[in-house]
Amino acid sequence: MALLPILTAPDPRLKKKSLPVETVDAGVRQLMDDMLETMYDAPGIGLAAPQVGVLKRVIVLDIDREDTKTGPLFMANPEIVEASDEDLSYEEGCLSVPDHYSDVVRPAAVKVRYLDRDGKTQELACEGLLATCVQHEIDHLDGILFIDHISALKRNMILRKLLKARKEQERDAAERGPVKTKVKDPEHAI
Ligand code: GNR
Ligand code: NI
Repeated sequence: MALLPILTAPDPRLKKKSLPVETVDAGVRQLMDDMLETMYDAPGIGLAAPQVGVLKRVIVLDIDREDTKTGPLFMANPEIVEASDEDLSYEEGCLSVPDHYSDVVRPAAVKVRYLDRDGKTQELACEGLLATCVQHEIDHLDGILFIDHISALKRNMILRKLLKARKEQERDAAERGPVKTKVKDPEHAI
């Protein structure tokens, strides 16, 4: 298991369309496990592979942390096969859009078809937060962020703030200077 770095907007990789997985092999299962660990560490309730720089159609979700009712969900090639006419507005956040939240309107209930961690085709009826989350994650696989569902004015304001925060972070890191690593065995150091 490993923690993977999470990309933040604006990053060109978050705008790309991810490719379907051909088979859920050991490599895909490793990616799923690393993504789940990264998601729990963040913490978040969902994560899509492009958020960790892997342009594959893989998502993980766990909407109930304490009373693990659904438990973690691993999905390869998820597709919405049915969506309700009824909508739901939910205040969304995203690990790739840190510290910003906006109401997003999406179908209130969806049926999702996907390959599970064992490569078996599954269908799951989702409603409420799970429906919102699964649609948010599938959007990532198509290069869409929740801020693409809000007004251009709000979106550009958020993107400007993210860019500013990143520049400040880079400036602070440069001021601290390069990280000095201690030589473990000075006697045998070159
Ligand atoms: O952790 C997350 N919370 C969340 C809240 C409301 C709607 C969607 C989400 S998903 C988000 C994690 C994330 O960025 N997934 O891509
Ligand atoms: Ni997200």
